[in-house]
Amino acid sequence: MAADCIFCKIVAGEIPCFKVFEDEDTLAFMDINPVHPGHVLVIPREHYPNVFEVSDEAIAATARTARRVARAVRATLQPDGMNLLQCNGEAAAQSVLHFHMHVLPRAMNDRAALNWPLKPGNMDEIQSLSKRIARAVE
Ligand code: DGP
Repeated sequence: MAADCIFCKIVAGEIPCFKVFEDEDTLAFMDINPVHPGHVLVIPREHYPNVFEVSDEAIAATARTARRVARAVRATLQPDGMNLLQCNGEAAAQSVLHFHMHVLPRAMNDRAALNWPLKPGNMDEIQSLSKRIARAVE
């Protein structure tokens, strides 16, 4: 666990999250600043700042969980498309320095940008979607 890492605090249960899936190595929870409804973050439990430092085991486990969650998001929301996205460094708009993958449902012609503005979502909607997606994880 890294001091002052918000995602480490979520792993430790010190900060709440809307969890959709967890296993021994990873945790998946709703992004509270969603680009679109159903935006989920997948992280390894262990702290690594970015793709350059994450272990082979942790990135593999994170990718496995991200695909599992992507299927659940697709089953729940039937989006027009989906990005699995991972950011490293300030210019790439990485705002949390704990390796993570975005599972990002997309709408046709939504013009979503790679460096999107962080806007708080509607917590009731996020919570309700977290329950539907969690039920759809196989
Ligand atoms: P990135 O910009 O790629 O580092 O993505 C970090 C994401 O984490 C961003 O979309 C907003 C989200 N985020 C930041 N703080 C919190 C938090 O406390 N809880 C949750 N669920 N998401 C957070």
